[in-house]
Amino acid sequence: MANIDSLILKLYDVNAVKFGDYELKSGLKSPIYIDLRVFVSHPVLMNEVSSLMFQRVQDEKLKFDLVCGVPYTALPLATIICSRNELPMVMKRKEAKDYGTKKMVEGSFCKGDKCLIIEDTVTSGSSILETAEVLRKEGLEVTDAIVLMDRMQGGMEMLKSQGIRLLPIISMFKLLDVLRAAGHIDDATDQRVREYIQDNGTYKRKMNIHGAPAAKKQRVEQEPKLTYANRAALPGTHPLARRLLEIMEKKETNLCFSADVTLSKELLRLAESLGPEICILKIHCEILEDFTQEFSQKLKHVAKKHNFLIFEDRKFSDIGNAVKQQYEGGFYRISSWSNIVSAHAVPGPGVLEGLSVVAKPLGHGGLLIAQMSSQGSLATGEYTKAVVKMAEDHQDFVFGFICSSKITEKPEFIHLTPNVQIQTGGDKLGQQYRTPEEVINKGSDVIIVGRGILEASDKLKTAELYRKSGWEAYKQKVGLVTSKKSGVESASL
Ligand code: S5P
Repeated sequence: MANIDSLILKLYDVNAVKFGDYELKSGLKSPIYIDLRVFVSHPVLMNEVSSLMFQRVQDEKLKFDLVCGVPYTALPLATIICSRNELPMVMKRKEAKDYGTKKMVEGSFCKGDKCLIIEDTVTSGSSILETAEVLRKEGLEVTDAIVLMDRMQGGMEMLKSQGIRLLPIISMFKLLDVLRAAGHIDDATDQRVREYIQDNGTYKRKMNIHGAPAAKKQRVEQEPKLTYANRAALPGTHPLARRLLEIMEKKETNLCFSADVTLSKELLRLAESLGPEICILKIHCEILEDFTQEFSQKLKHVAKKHNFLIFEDRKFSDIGNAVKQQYEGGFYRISSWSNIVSAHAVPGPGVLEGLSVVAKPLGHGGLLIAQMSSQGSLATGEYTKAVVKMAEDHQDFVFGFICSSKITEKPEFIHLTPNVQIQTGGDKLGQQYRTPEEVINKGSDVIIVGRGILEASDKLKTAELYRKSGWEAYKQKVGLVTSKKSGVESASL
């Protein structure tokens, strides 16, 4: 069925299906991770899945009085199916209330009513069975369960032995067929997952995805962390953020070099020599004594050659009409050469509206200053929260933040953190430094380093050191660890 194929591709696009070397909560190793919890953020997908599930109900001519979704992921799916088709639903609690009625099943029903179960993914079948047992205890009859994805690891057989017929929409083999045909997985990955299924899920090999011994053992207690590449592929990611994430992934760098120098020649020389190490070059054009448009065009050329973005850290902070003119006109004509600009949220959304009029047609984007590294900064607490909200409301322009730590869970936003030096401490003007590891571990994505590099005698070597330490910290954070023995990477999430 063509719509199942397209659904599988969409699931892949929203990162609901990932390939790597995972250790599941059960302790089982798995070369595939399916996480359909992301559904709730994709209403069109939710509708599509609900329609396919209901179609299956009709095709099978199922007879039932009530519907129950297995908590939590299938709850919204069951709700949509019931709401659209005017079917009564019941809800199974995760835990009994410790006050009042202590009911485990909410809703109106009569003993002997037949209840259809809805589930998102089935591995062993234990979640469906647990729900069925609670419903049965209340006197309901359970004989059928519709599931979106059957991992084909014995769930169907187990449920059958308990009197429940499992009706899957997508099987693991179908998923592999479609993803391989679309070029999303190679033959080796396809083969590995098939072997895993045929082994009935007892994936005993202590090997990572490349066949090398797994370097580090970590348990999946929660959803695996997204890589830069995963985040680049999210539908809500701003096109400029996507470009930045792709550059980071390709050049293996999360280093933004802050080149606060006074002469354009020196800046160009630094851009040329450090270009291969960085994903962003951040400047303050007003610091330059000899800024010319010729210089800015040369800088653009170097940025293209070494594949990095230019960030004019202008920190716009005026009314919309003023910032629009400051951005596109005047002496600097910032919008003609800078991919990224920064802004303060103090003036309110008007500042973003003014900047975005100029930025949008040029494919530029902006960062909001959400926190500052200087001692006594007022950008904290409720202010920072309001900045995040403002960014969420202007995602066509804002793609990230200048901040000291992670301030939003939304993976489409990029966190950039200044005040980074390998040696901690501060300067005499209130700057407070932290190491690349600390910053990345606090949830940031990009380290901004200025004097840590500028004041070094060998700037290129030092930039390389920052790049490597930022990149290693990122790899550790997302679970992409380097095996010392083989030098290859494994996603041991
Ligand atoms: O809070 C901030 C925000 C920024 S953008 N603290 C900062 O230091 N910055 C910028 O990062 C600052 O404008 C400067 O260009 C750079 C820090 O340079 P460093 O020499 O202290 O690393």
